Amino acid sequence: MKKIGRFHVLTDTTLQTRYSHVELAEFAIAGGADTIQFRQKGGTTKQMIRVAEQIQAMCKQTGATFIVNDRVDVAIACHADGVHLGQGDFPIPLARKLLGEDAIIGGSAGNLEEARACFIEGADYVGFGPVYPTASKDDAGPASGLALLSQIVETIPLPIIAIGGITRGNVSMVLHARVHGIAVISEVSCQNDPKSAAKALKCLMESD
Ligand code: TZP
Ligand code: MG
Repeated sequence: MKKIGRFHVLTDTTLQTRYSHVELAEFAIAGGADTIQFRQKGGTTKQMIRVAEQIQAMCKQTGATFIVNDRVDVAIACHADGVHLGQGDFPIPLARKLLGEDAIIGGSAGNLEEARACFIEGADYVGFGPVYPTASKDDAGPASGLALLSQIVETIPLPIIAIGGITRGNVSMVLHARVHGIAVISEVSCQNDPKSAAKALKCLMESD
């Protein structure tokens, strides 16, 4: 059974350099994240696989879901649970062929048309956003706001994971849009204490 988590933490070592991907994954899981997305845009493939293998082992041990951003080859190499693909990334149907039916494939969407395309192409969930303005992704596009997010949730028959500018201060409102879950970079990965930051979000999600 595919386990699409409700609390995705994306690791990042460019917005902050204090913690490694592996450390961030460990803190995030300890704080209650159920999904780790390894998101590294540069570096060698060899190095990426080494890091991904470590996160995969940790996720396996703790029961968290492990998703690799962009890189189908890295996901295959480290036996990740799945991949997350943007609109211009590896095509979802081809990723499905390579990864198989059991793999989790997430697709990014910033509007209704893109979310529909994710569904038609066979994604298992849609990462929708940015819901709020974000400084974490240069080409993130305009913020959708909660009204469009709700429309996506009502229209697209897939779990919707909201992303972009989600913080302790707005997570409850995002959840009220009836999303399946949330994904964050800065609210966990860029905090001095990522574990406490994840815990704080998790607490708010549970009290909702
Ligand atoms: N996709 C849409 S917005 C975004 C991504 C990867 C960045 C999310 O980062 P943050 O810091 O949680 O706003
Ligand atoms: Mg991408």
